[in-house]
Amino acid sequence: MIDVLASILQRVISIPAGIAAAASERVWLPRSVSTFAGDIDFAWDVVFWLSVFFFVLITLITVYFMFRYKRRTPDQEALPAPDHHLPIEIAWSVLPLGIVVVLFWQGFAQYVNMATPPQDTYEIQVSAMKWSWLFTYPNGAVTNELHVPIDTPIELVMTSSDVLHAFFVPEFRVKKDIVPGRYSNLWFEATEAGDYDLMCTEYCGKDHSAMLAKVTVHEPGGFEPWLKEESDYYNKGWSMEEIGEKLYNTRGCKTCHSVDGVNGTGPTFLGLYGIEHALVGGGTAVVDENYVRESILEPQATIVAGYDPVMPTYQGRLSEQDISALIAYLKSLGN
Ligand code: HEC
Ligand SMILES: [Cu+2]
Repeated sequence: MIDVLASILQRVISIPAGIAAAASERVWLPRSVSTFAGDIDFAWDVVFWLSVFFFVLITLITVYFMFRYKRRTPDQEALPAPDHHLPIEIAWSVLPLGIVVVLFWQGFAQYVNMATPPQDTYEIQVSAMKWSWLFTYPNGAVTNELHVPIDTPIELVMTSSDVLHAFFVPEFRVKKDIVPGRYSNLWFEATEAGDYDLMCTEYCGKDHSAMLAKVTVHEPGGFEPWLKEESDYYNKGWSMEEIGEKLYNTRGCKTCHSVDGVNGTGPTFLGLYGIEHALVGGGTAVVDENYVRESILEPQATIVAGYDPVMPTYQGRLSEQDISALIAYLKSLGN
């Protein structure tokens, strides 16, 4: 409780610093780090300042009319008023129409640009699941943070293995729903190296707000060495346990299973291997190789008593070798 208050207080105190930092860039919007950002921010500015202009104008006229046409004595007769005025009516129809057409043209042009990836994009597969991200690169490397080269058009082919999620990177000004059972595509080109936040913006259950990842934009020449380093765990001289630990950290298991003995969305892996426990619907199971394999590939086949059936299947996303490595890792945490 005190912790929470302290952290809220800290945030409130840091607001002026935050505003100062933002003002040095842009007051309303996050940093612009993609080729889309300039046009989108321009469209946003136009809509914003148009709204401010008409808000102020209409408010002032309303206030003026309030005083100008006030009834001054209780028995004052209503003034004669024209029932219509053609030039004004034409003006207030044609002007807004013109404005709306310009806004539509701006928005539609930008929409078309964002919806059509250029030729020769670098393609990365995105798999969203409760509550983590998997990114698969053309050479088969898989990570749970997104890495991209700078100044390169990147195309994401995204799907979900459970419920609706959405991909959102404010600095890139890109956002798209990810729907189970179909692919959605999105493209962008990052213009500044650094780390940016990637979040899920479609409410997807208990840990939705923690469904975060980082996007790292690499300097020229930085991406390829990184990708090489992330590829092929089995050729690095690592033990199966080490590979299993790496998979545990990068494939989403960590979101639901701890290794410190605290049960979360799923049971902790500490001391799990070899124990016998009760299942939903009666019966018991011993956590051995076959049981772990089944839990990973067909999580709904048996449900541990006291838990919800929310584990996603890893069918097609972990190889037999990966599963063996995870089993080795579980064994190393067992008993
Ligand atoms: C969205 C949360 C979630 C993710 C991600 C997840 N699990 Fe699970 N897991 C669960 C839940 C909940 C259970 C217990 C219910 C059940 O049996 O399905 C479970 C059960 C298990 C069990 C059986 C545990 C027991 O006590 O019998 C194993 C083994 C397991 N998960 C392994 C993994 C591995 C390995 C990964 C990553 C590759 C993973 N899980 C990812 C939620 C998750
Ligand atoms: Cu989500």
